[in-house]
Amino acid sequence: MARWRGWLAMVLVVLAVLSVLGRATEEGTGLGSSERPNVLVLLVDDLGYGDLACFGRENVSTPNVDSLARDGTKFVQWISAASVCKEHTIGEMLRTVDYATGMSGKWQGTAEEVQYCMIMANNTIVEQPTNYDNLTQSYVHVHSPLFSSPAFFNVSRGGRFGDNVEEMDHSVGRILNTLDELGIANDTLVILTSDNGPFAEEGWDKAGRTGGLKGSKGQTYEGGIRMPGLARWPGRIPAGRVSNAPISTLDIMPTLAELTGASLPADRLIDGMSILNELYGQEDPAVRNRTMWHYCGHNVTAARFGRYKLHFATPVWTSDARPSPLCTECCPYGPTNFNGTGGSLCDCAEENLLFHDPPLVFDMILDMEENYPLSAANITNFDQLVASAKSALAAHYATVQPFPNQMLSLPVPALVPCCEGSWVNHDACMCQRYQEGHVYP
Ligand SMILES: *[C@@H]1O[C@H](CO)[C@@H](O)[C@H](O)[C@H]1NC(C)=O
Ligand SMILES: *[C@@H]1O[C@H](CO)[C@@H](O)[C@H](O)[C@H]1NC(C)=O
Ligand SMILES: *[C@@H]1O[C@H](CO)[C@@H](O)[C@H](O)[C@H]1NC(C)=O
Ligand SMILES: *[C@@H]1O[C@H](CO)[C@@H](O)[C@H](O)[C@H]1NC(C)=O
Ligand SMILES: *[C@@H]1O[C@H](CO)[C@@H](O)[C@H](O)[C@H]1NC(C)=O
Ligand SMILES: *[C@@H]1O[C@H](CO)[C@@H](O)[C@H](O)[C@H]1NC(C)=O
Ligand SMILES: *[C@@H]1O[C@H](CO)[C@@H](O)[C@H](O)[C@H]1NC(C)=O
Ligand SMILES: *[C@@H]1O[C@H](CO)[C@@H](O)[C@H](O)[C@H]1NC(C)=O
Ligand SMILES: CC(=O)N[C@H]1CO[C@H](CO)[C@@H](O)[C@@H]1O
Repeated sequence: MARWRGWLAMVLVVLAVLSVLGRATEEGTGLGSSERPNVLVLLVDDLGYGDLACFGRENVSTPNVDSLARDGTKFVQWISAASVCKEHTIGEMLRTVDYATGMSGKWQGTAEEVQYCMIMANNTIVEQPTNYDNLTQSYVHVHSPLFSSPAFFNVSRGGRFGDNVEEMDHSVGRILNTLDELGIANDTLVILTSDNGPFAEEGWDKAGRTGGLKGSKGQTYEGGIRMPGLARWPGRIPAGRVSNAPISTLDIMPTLAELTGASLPADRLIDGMSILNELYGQEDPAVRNRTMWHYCGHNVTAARFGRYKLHFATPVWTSDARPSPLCTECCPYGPTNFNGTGGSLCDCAEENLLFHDPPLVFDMILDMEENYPLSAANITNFDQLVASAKSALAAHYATVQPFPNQMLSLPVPALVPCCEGSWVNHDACMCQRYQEGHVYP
């Protein structure tokens, strides 16, 4: 009757692995037959759509992550919840159905206070602030600042960023091996995705690739929001399948709710939908014809409407104005940290957006690169499509409550995890207590 369930999450600027581990060992359910699997969600920060070998990157070697595509299903239209990462409450939900949940990984706020960066093992802060020099391959990271442990320095044909991706892949391999060693691989749903597209403003040598998709992090073009998506559950999720169903990272929570019998939080609207049918290899018309709202700050700047995508506003790219064109299809006009060598995210201020009415409309099946806008000359129901999208958007906005943007004032001291309780002073948030072999908490 013992249940062991863990929640492992690496949520951070450098890497993020968000995981929920649960192991059903009830009478009558042997390994491989349990209805309620362990769940491991690996969220890799700033990994682009084109950064994994199984998604077409030729100069980076990712055999471990690729094994998830071979042994599970590859989702080629996995859309992140936002073009800049946000947090999750999946752990809280699963605790209500007897899952032990936990988070491991890096947590990183802004660079203002070093204490905002820390390393966690099983929900315990083991190092705060993060010491980047001895960060090892146990952590999955591809986000800048780029650093590799010595074993992964200059190993990749894909440059410094490739080194980081290969180190991340190695970490994923260790995690998958551990599932094998524990004999729970067949009893574990593993999902791997990214939080947003590459941070192109830092220059392409430091950033990932979008695999030809337009735009990058901070934008609602596909390069900012379309992620590699992989899901493995041997015997349940078809192996080697490629799915082009539009999936959202917001679907993870409703899907796990359906899978585990947990109730979704009732105090808020849930934007995602269960994709269990699609995971099991069955086409779900509701998923295929869905509507998704792509936000930039407070505003929906684009929407997925079945096979079509509509852009109500697109960023004004000013790359050409840069002294050195480190980035293209990105926004080096940043208010704070553009000093001629770096850049900042495209922002959503009205003066930096170009508004479109009628919206720019693309067919995401024929034109995922968003190069050929459609008009009434191309599709007969163009006006009707735009009208229904606009009225759906108005209906959606009517359900959205104004909420202070926590990201703008991050980190809120009261929300910063500290080694000793919560933020009182800096000393409470400084520790070096990781011991090799020690079991946390
Ligand atoms: C990182 O290095 C510091 C200083 O050398 C050391 O005290 C600490 O234990 C190391 N942390 C890890 C996780 O190895
Ligand atoms: C990286 O590896 C290449 C090829 O092995 C070598 O030529 C180059 O000097 C190395 N660079 C550094 C900075 O070590
Ligand atoms: C590796 O491949 C990417 C994507 O094709 C390409 O943009 C890049 O120039 C290649 N080389 C390095 C060193 O990243
Ligand atoms: C795991 O599942 C796969 C696919 O159903 C099956 O081939 C394999 O034998 C299973 N392994 C174990 C240890 O049950
Ligand atoms: C898809 O959804 C739209 C509205 O969101 C609806 O008008 C259309 O009939 C649906 N198509 C199918 C095939 O279900
Ligand atoms: C610009 O910023 C980068 C990154 O913070 C820094 O490495 C570089 O030294 C700065 N350059 C100048 C000219 O200030
Ligand atoms: C849409 O129609 C216009 C006018 O006929 C044509 O120039 C354009 O190539 C068409 N676009 C697509 C994506 O078919
Ligand atoms: C996390 O908890 C699990 C289960 O108790 C344990 O097996 C594992 O060693 C722990 N990991 C760390 C890094 O403490
Ligand atoms: C064009 C548009 O919808 N702009 C809105 C974006 O969001 C801000 C803040 O909610 C509104 O004030 C703008 O009107």
